[in-house]
Amino acid sequence: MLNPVVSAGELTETDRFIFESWGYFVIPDVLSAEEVKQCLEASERVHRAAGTEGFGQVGRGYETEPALEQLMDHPAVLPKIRGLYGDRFIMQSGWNTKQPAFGGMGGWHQDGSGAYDFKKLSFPQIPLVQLRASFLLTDQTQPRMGNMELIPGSHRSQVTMPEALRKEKGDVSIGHVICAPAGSVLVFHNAVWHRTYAHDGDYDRYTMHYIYSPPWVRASDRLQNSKAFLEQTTPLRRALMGEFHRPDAPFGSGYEVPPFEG
Ligand SMILES: O=C(O)CCC(=O)C(=O)O
Repeated sequence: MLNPVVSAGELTETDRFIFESWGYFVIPDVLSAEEVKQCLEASERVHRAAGTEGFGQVGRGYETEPALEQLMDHPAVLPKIRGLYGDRFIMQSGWNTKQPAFGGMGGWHQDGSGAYDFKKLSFPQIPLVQLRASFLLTDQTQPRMGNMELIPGSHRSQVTMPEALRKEKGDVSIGHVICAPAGSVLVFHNAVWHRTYAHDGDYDRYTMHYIYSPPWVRASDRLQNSKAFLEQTTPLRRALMGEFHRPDAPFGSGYEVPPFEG
């Protein structure tokens, strides 16, 4: 089966071509089994504290859970984000998503902002504003394991998804169900049409999504950064949280580049 799989680390010209033509790629073997276990336990705590019932997305788990914080600037993934965006971007949000045991199909959508539709920025070529890295924390090697399903190339579609297809709760012929083991990362463009695929397992499925945006986009999982988190985290993570000096305010190119090389 066709699969847009790439290696961890720097974005190669082939990776870029895959991203531009499919709108996404998959990086296998990013997390070890032990790291997956720690992230899963952290996800359970985060959702328990939030009181999630059924399907739910909880932001800011990285502030209190070191295992999730580690994923924010993961060396297997961050170079891909840099390759696609250049050096100046922020982590706009970090959502931990729970799909409950025996969860059904999600609805087809493109990512964006309910408050300001990205189609208003440009249509039909919706720009890259939310670049998402989704860390799969449960096994998804077969369909119906709460996989992500995407329509390859749909970020470049000249027309929107027809209503009939959008309402479909069964399989669609052009849907690509991402099959990958726990510890893999899916990186995708906000304009790719996607949905959560059904989950037949008797356990809850968790995925940790990090969303990277241009530096002038407001954070969406927080109104303000947590002071306590900023104090204990690394300089690079602080910069990714949008904490940087702007000598040439508002957004000239003179602001300091995040300390990627430590
Ligand atoms: O199932 C998931 O974790 C992804 C949910 C989703 O499609 C989204 O957050 O845009």
